[in-house]
Amino acid sequence: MSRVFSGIQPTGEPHLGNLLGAVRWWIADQRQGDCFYCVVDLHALTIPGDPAELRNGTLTMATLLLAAGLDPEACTLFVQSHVPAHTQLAWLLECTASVGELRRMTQFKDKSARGGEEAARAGLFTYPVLMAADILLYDTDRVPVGDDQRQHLELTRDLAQRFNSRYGETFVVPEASIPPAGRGDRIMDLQDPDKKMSKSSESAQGTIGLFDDPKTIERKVKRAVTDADDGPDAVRYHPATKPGVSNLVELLATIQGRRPEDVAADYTRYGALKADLAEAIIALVEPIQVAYRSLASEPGSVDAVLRSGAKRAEGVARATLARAYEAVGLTLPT
Ligand code: AQP
Repeated sequence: MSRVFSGIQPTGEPHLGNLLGAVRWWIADQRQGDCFYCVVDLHALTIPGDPAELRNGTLTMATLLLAAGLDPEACTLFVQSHVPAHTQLAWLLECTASVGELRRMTQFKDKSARGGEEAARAGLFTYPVLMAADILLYDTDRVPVGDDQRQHLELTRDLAQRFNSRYGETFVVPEASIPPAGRGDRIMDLQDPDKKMSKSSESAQGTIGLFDDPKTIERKVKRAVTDADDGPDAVRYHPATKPGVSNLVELLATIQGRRPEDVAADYTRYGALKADLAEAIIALVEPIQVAYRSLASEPGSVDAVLRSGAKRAEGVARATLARAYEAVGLTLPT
């Protein structure tokens, strides 16, 4: 059975990009592989945030993942900070990575640009290394993620290979498992289709949250940026020249499991496409919201899932950490 690992940050409200780019693949994989899914709360500390929001957000995210369809009998769901081996291995990998390669990470450039690089937290700079530790601890073969994580996955592979060649075979070198282009690999912001839909986005109108009610979804889809051309053949799938409408087509195609070109062929004007898309999104998120409300009424049961997940994760992670400690010449206390 192949080993699968992936994570999601408990920052802000989870959105359609998270569901279509990552979480629905996690659900599809959970009975095919030995899957570890993690709420990566330590990553949330790389940007300013409120402690109470982080605490609530972690439980909310775990509850939502269960509501969306993760089955704790089929996969291991846990919280990153509950398994100390993540930060322990991160240090070994920080001593494997170079400053130059971390400087090339585009997410650091983008996020640090907002408040200036001087003021950016050092953790924002090194967080791709913590992400590498998350993955490598579980002898991971495959990492289902959206396209925005491609560069971090390359770094993870480079670090694993460098460590192995420096200290002897220690880590499995993982493969990224990214949805095919146009099938949810990179869902764009509805107000700014040149940017990916993101929890930390400044425009709430551009992001469809998984907790949005039907009216809000209808409004956001209706106001989504398309372009001035609304002639009889305005609906075309061409991301380079028509990014706004292509994003809407891609969303509908991904939800319906069809090719974006085939979906575009069904429509002429934007109005009908937007109406069908809003309906499809509502039908997708409503059952998740119902399941969420029922699970959230018993937070103790989600805590129990996370406790048992952390126990299982800890066992696997400690064995890998021990191998890595030994390889570099450290000793673990007995
Ligand atoms: N727009 C997206 N399209 C497809 N997949 C996406 N993912 C995120 N956005 C999209 C995938 O979701 C998983 C969890 O990622 P995350 O927790 O980093 O989510 P985020 O929305 O990207 O959150 P943030 O806090 O705004 O972080 P930034 O902007 O720094 O990424 C991942 O598999 C991701 O690929």
